[in-house]
Amino acid sequence: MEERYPFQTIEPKWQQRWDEERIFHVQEQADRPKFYLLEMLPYPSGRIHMGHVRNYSIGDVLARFLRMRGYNVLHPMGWDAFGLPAENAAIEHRIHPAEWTYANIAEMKAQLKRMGFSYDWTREIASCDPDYYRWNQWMFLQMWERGLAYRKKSLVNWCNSCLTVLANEQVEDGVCWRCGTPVTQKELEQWFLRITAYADELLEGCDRIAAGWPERVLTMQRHWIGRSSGVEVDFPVIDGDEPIRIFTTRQDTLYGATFVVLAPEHPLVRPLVAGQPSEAEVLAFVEQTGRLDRLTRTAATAEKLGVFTGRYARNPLTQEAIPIWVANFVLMDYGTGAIMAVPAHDQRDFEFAHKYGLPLRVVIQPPGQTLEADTLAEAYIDEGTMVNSGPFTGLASAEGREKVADYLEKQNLGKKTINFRIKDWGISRQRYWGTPIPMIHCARCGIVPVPYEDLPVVLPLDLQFEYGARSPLAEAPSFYEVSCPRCGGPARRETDTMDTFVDSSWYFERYTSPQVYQAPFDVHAVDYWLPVDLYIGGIEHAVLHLLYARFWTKVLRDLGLVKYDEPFNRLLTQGMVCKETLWCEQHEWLFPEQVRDGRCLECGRAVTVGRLEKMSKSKRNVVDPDAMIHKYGADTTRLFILFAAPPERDLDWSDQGVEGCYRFLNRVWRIVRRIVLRTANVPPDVAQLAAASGAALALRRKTHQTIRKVTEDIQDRFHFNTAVAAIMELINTLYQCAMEDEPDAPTLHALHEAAEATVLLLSPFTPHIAEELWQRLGHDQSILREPWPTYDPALIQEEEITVVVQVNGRVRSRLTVPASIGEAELQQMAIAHERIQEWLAGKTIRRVVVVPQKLINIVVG
Ligand code: ANZ
Ligand code: ZN
Repeated sequence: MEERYPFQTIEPKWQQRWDEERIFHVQEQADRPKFYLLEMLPYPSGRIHMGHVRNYSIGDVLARFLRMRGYNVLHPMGWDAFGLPAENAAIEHRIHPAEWTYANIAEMKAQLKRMGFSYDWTREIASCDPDYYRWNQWMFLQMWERGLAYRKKSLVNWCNSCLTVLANEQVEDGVCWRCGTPVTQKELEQWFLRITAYADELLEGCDRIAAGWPERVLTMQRHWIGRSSGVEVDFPVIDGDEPIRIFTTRQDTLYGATFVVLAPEHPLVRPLVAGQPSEAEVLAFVEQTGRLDRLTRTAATAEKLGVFTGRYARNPLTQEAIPIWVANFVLMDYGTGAIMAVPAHDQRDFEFAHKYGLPLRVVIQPPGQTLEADTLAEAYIDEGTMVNSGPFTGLASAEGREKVADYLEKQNLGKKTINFRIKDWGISRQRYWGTPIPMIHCARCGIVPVPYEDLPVVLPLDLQFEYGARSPLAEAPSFYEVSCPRCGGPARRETDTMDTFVDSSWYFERYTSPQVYQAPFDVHAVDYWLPVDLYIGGIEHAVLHLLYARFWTKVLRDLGLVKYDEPFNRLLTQGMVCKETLWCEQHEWLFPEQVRDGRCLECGRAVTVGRLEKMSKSKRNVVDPDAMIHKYGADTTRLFILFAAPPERDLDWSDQGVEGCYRFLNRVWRIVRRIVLRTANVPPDVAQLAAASGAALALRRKTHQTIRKVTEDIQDRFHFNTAVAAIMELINTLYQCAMEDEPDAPTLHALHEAAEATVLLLSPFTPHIAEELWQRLGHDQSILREPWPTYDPALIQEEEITVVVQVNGRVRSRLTVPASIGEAELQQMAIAHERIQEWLAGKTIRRVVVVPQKLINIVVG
């Protein structure tokens, strides 16, 4: 057996053997408990990064652990393969998006295999495969039939140079992220999915999954759904026909409404200002605001701007005439697109009123205070007592809200309403590399769905990609010229494709039966495997992906395809991988290779060692997984990642830490090797093992304690770092025993037991070295087929000590007791002891003196 730890040869060797034996391949098995362990599937960008390595190492420890614990573990992997970077690559490098994507998949798959992750690759899926995305189309049609998919005009961010819609995240400070052109707002017909139909259920569901999800994620989802209850109230317009309907959650402040504000896009704006002196100014303002994207407009720091329309409305409760304004901070797509402004009790209204000299009226008083409109420094937004509020004066604000709402309803002035912040999900993308939306536009028949038997609508592969051009689908008559399925006349195929979040909304069901071609999945397989028992991924998906997947699940349930309401029982969000940054005043971010002795190699300036920051290419602080595999091996890389921090915390990369893990594995190799050499010819013998005493017994105790600690740390708490630390301690104890010159037979057996336990416990973390050492310890089958080790409860009891018992200062006996025994218990035992009872007979105990861990003296007289 090699003296040095030969990771270069053993890692590929075992990866190949796992492949050949199809050891990670699973099937439904009624007689074993199942566990569905899922990690978020990657976008095939070309290379895996340390964030992937961390996510998948965490998952792999659990997959291997649970497998050894007897679970039937589904642990699949696939590719979120549609998306814009493939199209950009097509434009820049003249390579087809499909070719680029599949080349990246091959590359990254090889990398994942080099890490030794235990995936069942027979279940691999790529969302750009027509066998996969045809079911996006099928489900879309099912939703269309049920009114859950629809088309409507909506405002989108539009770049006039790239000729495409931009997602909110692609608008940076009001300009296109790619070409820097100012983004405009444009009305386009878009496809939507009616996620709002499930808003209430998605919100209530947050409570039901609370036990298994991080509170932080649930809070973000609840906020995103944003249910708020209030009232809609009509404010009549003076000399106008149609009243302005506003939405408020604070009807208790209605007596303090001193003006009304419309969103610039509100349909009443034009008729209200028509022919007014203000008309030109207002329309100019509307035009100017309309060009800003939503994020810029709603940022808390954005300046509140507005114009007066010259018109007035009546406060329905005070009958007072109050001015009507148009302002940027009111959004058309929330509530009714109009508000009553209460500057004394709403901060935005307060700032606006101050800026434009509009009046304030205090209608809520905080407990024990009297606020004055003239001296208010900021809005008072909390609860209090209603004042200046007619018949409602004196009520607590919360009670007042109920009473005012009831009153408005009774008087027919308003109605109670629930509003949600969440909007229907706009899935249209004017891009090529996505799932074609299976719809046809016919001049005669309108919108006609593609018949089910014509699915999939396949992306044509023979198109050209030009920078700044429209989606090539919209330029390809061979794609869009079709005949109407209903009337047979000439028609145009929809050229929008679906948001890629559709692809990731149900892929975990597809993994259960990826080779089914007649249905999206086999319902029996889904019944067996789903819901996912544990989902692991980044916190950046806390809202969109996880919410869309929850929504999709409820739709599938209503289609009768699945039986559960929630797809993920438990969610683990891993922290980021961070590393220090290097900064030179002239050359900015530097790679470590560009620095020597604290100086920039280019210019000699002193380099600032910056904070630990999330690894990113732009900051030049990334570590390439392949370089680590090359230098230290996959096992060391995995071990460092798992040892350096608990999964949910951020992880600080440290080269010394990696070195330390590498040294540790070398040590494990040397020690186990030594034990292998010594025990190779010693047949197992339970009696010898049981005869262990002294140091050998201590080693056995440590072995069994470690088994317990590691088992509990992994399964109950995901505390992989403390589990690894415990194994390191065991190795220290093992080292001391293994170095003895002439170990006796019980010691040899204890050493063998400890070595086997170490290797088994390490196997989920560092599977290659574990497999190799397991074989060297005399086993034929893969360690993955071994059961997880169990501990002997009797052995893990704490060490026992011997305590001297004296009577009147003379040694009369000795007691063997657990080291942790309490004083009272020790006294009782000593007094009850047979030999001592003889000395106590007929005497009275005056005093008992205890020297902890050593001695007890009973004073009698
Ligand atoms: C009067 C008022 C007085 C308000 C007060 C608040 C405090 P949430 O909880 O998010 O639902 N609002 C309503 N529609 C709006 C829109 N389209 N654009 C901008 N703001 C809008 O918030 C509801 C509150 O947000 C409403 O209650 C309204 O201001 C404002 F002391 O009405 B409130
Ligand atoms: Zn037609």
